[in-house]
Amino acid sequence: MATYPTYYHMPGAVRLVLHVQIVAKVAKAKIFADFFFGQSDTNNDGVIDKAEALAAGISEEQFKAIDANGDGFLTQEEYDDWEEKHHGACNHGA
Ligand SMILES: [Ca+2]
Ligand SMILES: [Ca+2]
Repeated sequence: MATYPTYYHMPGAVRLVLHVQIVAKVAKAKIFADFFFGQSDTNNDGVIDKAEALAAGISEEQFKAIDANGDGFLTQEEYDDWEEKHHGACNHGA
């Protein structure tokens, strides 16, 4: 079998640290997405319109990419989906 130490062969403390790091990474991405969305929705109507997106530093191309249903508004759901895909794509090279 494997000659290198696998995850399950690591000391408990090391596994705990890895586990905490993985959980923190996922939680951080989600918190950031929620925070960013809330900050960008400056008129608090629950969606980000194009003016709000541009003010938040989202480019026109990004806005189109995030607006999955093309109605001209970004919902939290659309933003989360995009954030997830975006990070997924980035992680392939990491
Ligand atoms: Ca808004
Ligand atoms: Ca939309």
